[in-house]
Amino acid sequence: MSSEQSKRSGSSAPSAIVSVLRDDGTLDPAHDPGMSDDEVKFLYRHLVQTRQLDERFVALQRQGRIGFHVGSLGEEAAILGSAFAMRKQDWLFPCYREFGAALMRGLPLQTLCDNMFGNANDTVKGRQMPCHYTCKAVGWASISSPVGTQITHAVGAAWAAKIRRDDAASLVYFGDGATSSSDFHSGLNFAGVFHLPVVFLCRNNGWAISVPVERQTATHTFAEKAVAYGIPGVRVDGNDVFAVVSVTRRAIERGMRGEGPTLIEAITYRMGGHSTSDDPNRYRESEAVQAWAARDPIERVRSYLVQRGAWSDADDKALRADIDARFREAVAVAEKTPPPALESMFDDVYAKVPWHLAEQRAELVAGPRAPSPHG
Ligand SMILES: Cc1ncc(C[n+]2csc(CCOP(=O)(O)OP(=O)(O)O)c2C)c(N)n1
Ligand SMILES: [Mg+2]
Repeated sequence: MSSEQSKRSGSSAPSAIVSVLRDDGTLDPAHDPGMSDDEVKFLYRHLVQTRQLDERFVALQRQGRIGFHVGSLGEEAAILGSAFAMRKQDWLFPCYREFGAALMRGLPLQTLCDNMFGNANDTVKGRQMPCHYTCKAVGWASISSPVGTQITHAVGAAWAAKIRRDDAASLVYFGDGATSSSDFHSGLNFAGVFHLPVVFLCRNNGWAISVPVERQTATHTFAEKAVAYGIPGVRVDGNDVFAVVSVTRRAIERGMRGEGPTLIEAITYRMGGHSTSDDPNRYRESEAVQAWAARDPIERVRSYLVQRGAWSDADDKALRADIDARFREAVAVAEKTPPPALESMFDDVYAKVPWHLAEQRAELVAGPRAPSPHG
């Protein structure tokens, strides 16, 4: 925890930080979500996969094979723990660091890789940056990069669900920086007034690109902002997957009882750069990063499982080899797939293409062009 973040957890904070996984490897019964070993192993496998793919996507970007990656190094438990608590029928509204949770909900690895290469099979047809996939089949809305905008989308979906009497909640991810957006205020206020089933998951990772949390807000915590909207605000150890599952489950249960939304502040740390376009060494010291490394969210789950005799080094080796093989295969296929057809840029805007666009489309298809690097 950075000095600023630990200061924020002092006596002036409205609530203690919920944690479950103790240093001795046991779980605090007060908040233990009661997960079976199989459930913990399922989560652990996805945590490891997320970390491993993050490293591989960065390598692909450095090799010039993909244009961009925005990762979740260090924040995996906050992201996957909260997604794990959500039900199949719920909708998740991502920020941009949550690909691991999308895969855990069933986004095919191939679909993710197709998006990273922006090829013809990309669900958004190569029109967005890499890391901007979408997957309706697993209740995953499109990545919404303008900071905070996904907050009001999630509230709108929850409002619709309430009007239609659907048994569905929304979970929306956003960072500490997004709490400075007007969408944060609009979303929390509206959801509070209309008692909507929304879980607002603020990943307090210490930074908004190069802007530290102390330049983001004058309040001691992000959770206490909930008070102004008449809803509960909860602080949780974002590097403790059990604690994150526990508080998210309580938030959904409350939402489904018709009692309204919850703001969760998951305290974690962005261990890497903001994205592959960023160099954090330009604006932060390495001491904080080292301190947080000792609380690695994945290592904590691994040692818990090992202590229970439910996991071994051989299991770990096999898991990592399996992830690697599946990833190599998906990348090979994605890289071989051609880019979307040029004329696809005219699709999806009008139900019936207007005459002037039809003309332009025909001209484009007929016109001369430089040979494609893809052959
Ligand atoms: C409206 C808007 N302003 C600026 C940006 C550029 N930008 C992208 S991410 C980011 C920081 C967001 O920080 P935070 O909300 O803490 O999320 P984190 O990246 O830490 O997960 C900024 C300023 C943007 N995408 N949208
Ligand atoms: Mg942040």
